[in-house]
Amino acid sequence: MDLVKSVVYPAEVVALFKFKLGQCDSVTAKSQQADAETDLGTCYVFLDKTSRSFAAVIRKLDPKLRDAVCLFYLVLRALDTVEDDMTIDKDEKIVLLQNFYKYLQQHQWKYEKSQEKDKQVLEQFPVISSEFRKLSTEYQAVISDICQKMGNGMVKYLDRSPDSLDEWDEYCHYVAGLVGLGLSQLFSISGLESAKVGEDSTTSNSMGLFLQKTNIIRDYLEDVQDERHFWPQQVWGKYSSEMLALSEPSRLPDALSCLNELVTNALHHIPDVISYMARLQDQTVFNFCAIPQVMAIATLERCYNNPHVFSGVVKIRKGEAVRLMMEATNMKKLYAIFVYFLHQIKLRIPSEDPCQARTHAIIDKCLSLCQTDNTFSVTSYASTMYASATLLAATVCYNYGTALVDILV
Ligand code: IN0
Repeated sequence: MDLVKSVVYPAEVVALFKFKLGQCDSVTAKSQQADAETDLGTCYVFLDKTSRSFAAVIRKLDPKLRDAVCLFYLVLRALDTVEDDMTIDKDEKIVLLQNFYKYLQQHQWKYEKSQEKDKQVLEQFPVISSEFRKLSTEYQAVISDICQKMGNGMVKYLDRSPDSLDEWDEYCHYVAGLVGLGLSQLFSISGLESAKVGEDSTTSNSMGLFLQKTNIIRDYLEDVQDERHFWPQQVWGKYSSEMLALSEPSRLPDALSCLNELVTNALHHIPDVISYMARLQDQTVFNFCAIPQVMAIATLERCYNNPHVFSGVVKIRKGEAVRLMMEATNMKKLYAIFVYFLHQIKLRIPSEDPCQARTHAIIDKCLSLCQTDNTFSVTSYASTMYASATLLAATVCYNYGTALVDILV
């Protein structure tokens, strides 16, 4: 099915074949360590179950960092599962969120009443916490500190939505910006990245905000259907008296203006994302950080001025995701990807959009940052893959002959 959706995009077909044939080993790793014979092995099994393709990217991290990031990811998933579980009584949830960081040091602590899809990480928390306590004390301190701050932040927004844009940034800081701060500190402690990476909280916060705002924008329908909303009232209030009304077909023009304003807001994090990425030195850290960012810009481009945000799920194709994952391996290619998607948005800015001047301005600013040392990037992501696609496809066909039939089904 993934292949069918990508059939008119030759570069994606090639990317999907390479992925299936395990030829994208430099950015993803297939199930090593995913044996449940040790507690650490079990943690990697949990990781596979919770984060799908991203688990493979974590496994590719340098061994100095891999386990710390795997455990950070699982601990955060456990915290997030508590926050999301609407069946947990409010007072109990407050206690759980505020004390969560302490549970990391309690050998027996687990939570067995969750109804969420990732409840396993809470039910089997002792497996995760025992591995956490084997990390160096410096790694433990970073993860514990982030959990404490995030738990308190989640309590602040437990029964309310972010209203102003400042609150939107604050909420996203708690649930994603702090992840950026924690990861950056882990990178610096590992010695793989400079001390500056862990010290610059502004750019690491922006890395998280860009991802989280993209998720919030994309998940409009799912969230309103669950009677939650994370779009800031300061913006939607300009276009509608109720958040849910934006999904009524008659309100589509206002809904799109609102959507476009939020996408424009999210694009403002790109300059920091670029500064952060340009500072990274280790290849495995670079890939790990770049992949979610390129998925985010591709998702924002797909969402921009797109009525489907209000009627269904807007997603990038699997072929597109695999291709981006394989491409985002150095700064020049990262610039090319950003330039490509920013141009795509720019081409679709409606002339009557209330926010169009701001959208043009931030896109032009980002484009000039990307093009400073990369003059030919505009065409590279769009065309080089197409040029190589035929050659690569021919090689795959030649090498694998009838095996292609197996791959296709
Ligand atoms: C993440 C981030 C993440 C990775 C690398 C660098 C980061 C820097 C700052 C902030 C976050 C960073 O990436 C993951 C990506 C992910 O999980 N993708 C999912 C896709 C999906 O739909 O769920 C996948 O299965 O592939 C991410 O989204 N978050 C995350 C959580 C923990 C860690 Cl350690 C790293 C979640 C969030 C809320 C955006 C921070």
